[in-house]
Formats: sequence, C-alpha cells, structure tokens
Amino acid sequence: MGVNEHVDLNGFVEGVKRRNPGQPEFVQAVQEVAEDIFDFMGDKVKYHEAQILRRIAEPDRVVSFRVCWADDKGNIRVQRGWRVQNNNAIGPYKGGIRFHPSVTESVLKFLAFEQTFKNALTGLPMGGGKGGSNFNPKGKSVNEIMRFCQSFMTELYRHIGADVDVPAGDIGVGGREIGFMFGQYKRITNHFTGVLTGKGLEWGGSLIRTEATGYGAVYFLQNMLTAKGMDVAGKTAVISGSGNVATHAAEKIVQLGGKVLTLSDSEGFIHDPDGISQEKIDWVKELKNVRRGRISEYVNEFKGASFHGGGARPWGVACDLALPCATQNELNGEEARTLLKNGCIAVAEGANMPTDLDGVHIFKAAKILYAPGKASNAGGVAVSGLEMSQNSARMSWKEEELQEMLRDIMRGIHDRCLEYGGQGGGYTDYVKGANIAGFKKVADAMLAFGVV
Ligand code: NDP
Ligand code: 2IT
Repeated sequence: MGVNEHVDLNGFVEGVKRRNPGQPEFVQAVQEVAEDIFDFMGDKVKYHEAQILRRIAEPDRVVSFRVCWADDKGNIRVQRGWRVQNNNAIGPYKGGIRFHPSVTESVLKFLAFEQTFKNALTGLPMGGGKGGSNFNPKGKSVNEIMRFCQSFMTELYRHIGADVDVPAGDIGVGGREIGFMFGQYKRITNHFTGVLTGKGLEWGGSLIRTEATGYGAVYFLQNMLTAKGMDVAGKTAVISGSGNVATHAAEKIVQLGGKVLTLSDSEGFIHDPDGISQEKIDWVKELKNVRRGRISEYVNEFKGASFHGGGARPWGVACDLALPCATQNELNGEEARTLLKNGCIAVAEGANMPTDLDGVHIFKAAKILYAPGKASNAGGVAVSGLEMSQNSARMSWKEEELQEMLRDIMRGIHDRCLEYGGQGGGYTDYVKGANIAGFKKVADAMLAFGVV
C-alpha cells in the first residue's frame, strides 16, 4: 500500500485549493468531479496509488504569452494569451479558444480540465486543452480582429499541430476568427493541415460543425426525456445566450415542436411569450453574426417581446426545459430552486459549467433530468473530431452521414451516463455518470503509461 491511500475527498480538495490560489473556477470544476470520483474509486486502490485524479488536475502545461497588436488609431495594445494543455492520454490536446475580457488562467484551466472528460465521453481519440485571451472583440473593427488573431497565432503556432494540439472556436471565436488564425498558421509554417477545427467548408471544414453543439445538446435532452417516456414536442424552453450554441439549441427545439421563450446576452434577456420561431432565430443569427448587435434590439423588431436589462438572467421565466448556453456560473442555487418551483423537469447545459456548485447540488437532490455540459455539449467537439478524421483522410462526409454520426455519438454519451450514473429507482445521476465514464477512460490510459 502506498502513502496516498488515506487521502480523502476533503484533503484532496484542500490540496487543490492550496496549489491553485486565486483560481476559483478551476477549483470548482475539480471539486465537482472529485465528489463523484472519490465515491467511484472507493476501494479501487490502483487509481489512488497512481494519483490519477491529482495528475489529471495538474495540467501537462500552461503556456502564457504576450499578444501585441495595433488598433485602428495606431495605439499599441497588449493582451495576454494562453494555451492550457491539460491531458493527452487518449489523443492530441483538443479544445476551443475563447476571446472575452473575463478570460483568466483559472477560467482556461477549468475549461481544459472539463474538456478532458468531455472529449473522452465522445468515444473519439482526443485529449483536453483550451486557450484564449482577455481580448474583448466587442466594438472592434474587422481589421483589428484580424490583426489580433494574427498576433495571437504568431506565438500559438509553435505549440499546436494536427497530431499535437488542435484548437477550435469558443466564446468570441467563430468562423471568421478561425479563418484569420488558420491563414496566419499556414503563412508561418507553409503547412496545410487540420491544425484547427471549425474551418470554412471551402478550406477543410466539416458540414454541421457550426450547428453541432446546440443540436447535440437538444439530442441529449431528447434522449433523457425519451428514457422517461416524454418528448420535446409541446414543451416550453428557457435558453440563455444568443451566440452559436444558444441559437442552434433554439433551432433544434423549434424543429422538434418545442416553444422557446427566451434568449440573452451579457446585458440582459428577451422574453417572447409567442415563442421564438425559426424566422426570429434567423434574425438573431444575422444580428449577432453580421451586424454584431445586442439582443435588446429584438424587442424593436418583434412586438410582444420584452427586454429585461441590467444583466438579468432568464431563469425566473416558467418553463418545462432549461438550457443554459452562455457562460460559466450563470445559474446559481437560488435560480435552480426557482426553476424547480416553476415546474422545470429537465436541464441540459449547452455552456461549460453554467450551474454553480450549489445549483448542481440542488438539481441532484431534486432528482430531475440534469445533464452537465461535459455530456450534453460534447456534440461540438465530437464533430470537430470528425473534422480531424476528414482532414487526415483528405475527404468529406455528406451532411446526412454527419447528422447520423452526431446523433449516434450523443446517444452513446447518454448510454455511458446511464451505465455509470444509474442510482436505482429509475433515477440517473447524469453528472456522476459523465464524470465516472470520462475519468475511467483517461485513467486507464494513464495507468498503461506508468509514471509520466
Ligand atoms: P458565442 O460567443 O457565440 O456566444 C456567447 C453568448 O454568451 C453570447 O450571447 C454572450 O453575450 C453570452 N455571454 C458570454 N459571456 C457572458 C457573460 N460573462 N455573461 C453573460 N453572457 C455572456 O459563444 P458560444 O455560443 O460558442 O459559447 C457559449 C457557451 O457554450 C460557452 O460556455 C462555451 O464554452 C460553450 N461551448 C461552446 C461550444 C462551441 O462549439 N462553440 C462547444 C461546447 C461548449 P455577449 O455577446 O453579451 O458577450
Ligand atoms: O467547449 C468546447 O467543447 C468547445 N468550445 C469546442 C471545442 C472543439 O475543439 O471543437
């Protein structure tokens, strides 16, 4: 027996806090996973002795770098960039890039940690990573965005590669930014490889990557409802966010006969009691992707809708289904209680860690259908994995084939959650199921490699 057998959950979490001062998001993500993993490890001495969870919670490396660029007035601006390479036990590091003023090392470390479990759950060979910058794209000209992306890639390129680390989009990084970064990577290295995913269809991108996260989250929700003999049709849904994930989740809910009541951004939420139809969703996509406007503008276009400002969140609107699709910690314990009180039966997270730890405990205690982001938002990275396969084989799958693969992968993740999260009496703890299934795959690979 080794010296580590007596470390318990509290001791472990205290150690994580001590080693990561000032990184609350990272500690939160590790604690949430550790609560389930310690339970699972119980008498499984091999994981304790090999310190597997401790090793997964210590990134392989964190690269931090300066990003300088000149704004349109000629002022020199200085930002910080990072790439967190958390774990590559089962495949090259894989995960998005986020440009948002709220980005810190703690945020990217939590995202790279979560990504490690999420990517394992997809069944595809991808490790976990995440990157980004505290750069704020809002209000910047296209030329400023381009210069920033080029400067960011001028350092990042030396840390990534098709078999090393494959970034993609996340908050503030969509097709336009991936284009600027891919262009700069190619210019520096002269290599046309699948080094980024979320690429344009003309230059190596995959069909349905844009839709995959939001659609996948609703497929997961549908799987949870079906397991209980229910359906999306006729149900009301409250969605936060109005970006890539939120608009495509809304689209799929509408396609399946549900009614979407809200969307939001960092300034507040809109409530449309008539339902946000496909036509209205298309208008929001244009607002966000082309005009780069704010969700508050919705009420000028569609009468009957109201805007609730001051950063208000939509969780007080009564609904059957809730899909947080904006950002981390956007749904707290009190809001979780409000959702339950108003009759919400299912929550599927499109964002990463949108529910804080209190909220997670409340949903678990209420035994509702609750899917954590690492399970329900994995459709995006899964189709990124399929984009990597297509790039390696230098071919493209058809849309119907990819749609079926995405549905199949989300079904597979749901099955894995059932396998490890079934609690008897018909209740599935999807958080526990996702944590254990993701952990087991990565942990067993790490055991095979010895002490590295
Ligand atoms: P987008 O940039 O397309 O949209 C982000 C949306 O969230 C915007 O409406 C934005 O509002 C809002 N938002 C961002 N930060 C905050 C904040 N601090 N407070 C309130 N609202 C905020 O990003 P995505 O849709 O791609 O990402 C949304 C979430 O989904 C993130 O958690 C991301 O990590 C996760 N995710 C994304 C995947 C993908 O494939 N894109 C895959 C899996 C998960 P505003 O414009 O005001 O900032
Ligand atoms: O959080 C995520 O899974 C993403 N932002 C997508 C990552 C990817 O590599 O497609």
